[in-house]
Amino acid sequence: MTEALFTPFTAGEIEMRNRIVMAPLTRNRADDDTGEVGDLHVEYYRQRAGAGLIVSEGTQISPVGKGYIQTPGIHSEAQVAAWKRVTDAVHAEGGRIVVQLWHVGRVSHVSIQPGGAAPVAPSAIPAGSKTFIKGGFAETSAPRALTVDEIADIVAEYRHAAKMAIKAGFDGVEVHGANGYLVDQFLKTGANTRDDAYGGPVENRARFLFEVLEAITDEIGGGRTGLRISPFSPANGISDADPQETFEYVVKGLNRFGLAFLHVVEGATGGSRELAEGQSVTALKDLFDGPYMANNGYDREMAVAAVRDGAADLVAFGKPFISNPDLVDRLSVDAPLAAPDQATMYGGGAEGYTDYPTLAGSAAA
Ligand code: 8OZ
Repeated sequence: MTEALFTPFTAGEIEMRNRIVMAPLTRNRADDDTGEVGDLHVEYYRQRAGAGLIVSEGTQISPVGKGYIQTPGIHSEAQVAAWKRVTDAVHAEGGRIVVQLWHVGRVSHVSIQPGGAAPVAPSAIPAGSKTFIKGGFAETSAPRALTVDEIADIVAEYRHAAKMAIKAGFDGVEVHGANGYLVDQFLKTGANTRDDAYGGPVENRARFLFEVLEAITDEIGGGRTGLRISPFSPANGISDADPQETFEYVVKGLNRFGLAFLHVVEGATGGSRELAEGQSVTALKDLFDGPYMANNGYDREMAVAAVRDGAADLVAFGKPFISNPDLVDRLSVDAPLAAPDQATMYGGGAEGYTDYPTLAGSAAA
């Protein structure tokens, strides 16, 4: 019997050969000066093209949107040309790939910002979290609050990045609205104390996200646009007074964009799936009209059940894809999975990146 997890699915305009998604994974191997990906990335993503869909690592829409060393961009022509080699390689293997459009907001450091400036955010409230800079981990720098004109400029940068994504051969984009970065900072009360049209009630806190989605979907179409959110995650020092209320409003508002998918980090990012009293991802899923992509700590059994029972259309796996390039093949035969090496996760070269063997490769070795 073929489990539904292994059957094709079409999300918006993106046709996938199975329901297994490679989640976005920051690996810090891009050229730090140019934000270009290289030969290693071509090989890494090619190896993982068996996924129904790959969501690329977080990729900056602008130099100010960068928060960590050696993360890639999708705003310059050179970055587009570099990514085109990746998308061509994935497509040659029959895979699909979208780029995750990322602006870190306050989760950055003066040493990474153009001209050594302060990072930008909805409000001048430090994240109180860590980033990695040249030389290692560092406390994030205190941000300054964006002006309304600057917010409009960032919306235009998202539009530009989406256009560049299509030029680079991506099948679409995923807006990174999760994990305490800029979109999440606007949405959540712990990072947004603005008293203008972008802060205060949820109608205002959601304005930035909706403007971003309006611009991107106008540029490339809703069927090529996905969104990732992490309503209940405390990642990167973020918090909200009433996440259930906030995200019920957000998800209802998404329906007008005809998105390809909504990708939800269920629980604390990379951590517990437990939710507090009154919190429910099912309630959010039920409010969304389009395909639902579930993520966070899924194993084979959970993923098979989620798709079979209609709790998810797609399931995204993160860490298992680091150490199992042939994850779909392994899941399909219920083969054991290799564990990832924490020491080579962020930064470095081929080791711990493109040298994890396939099941066939490890049997031969
Ligand atoms: C791990 C390290 C650095 C960044 C996220 C983009 O949490 C990230 C990230 C993860 O979404």
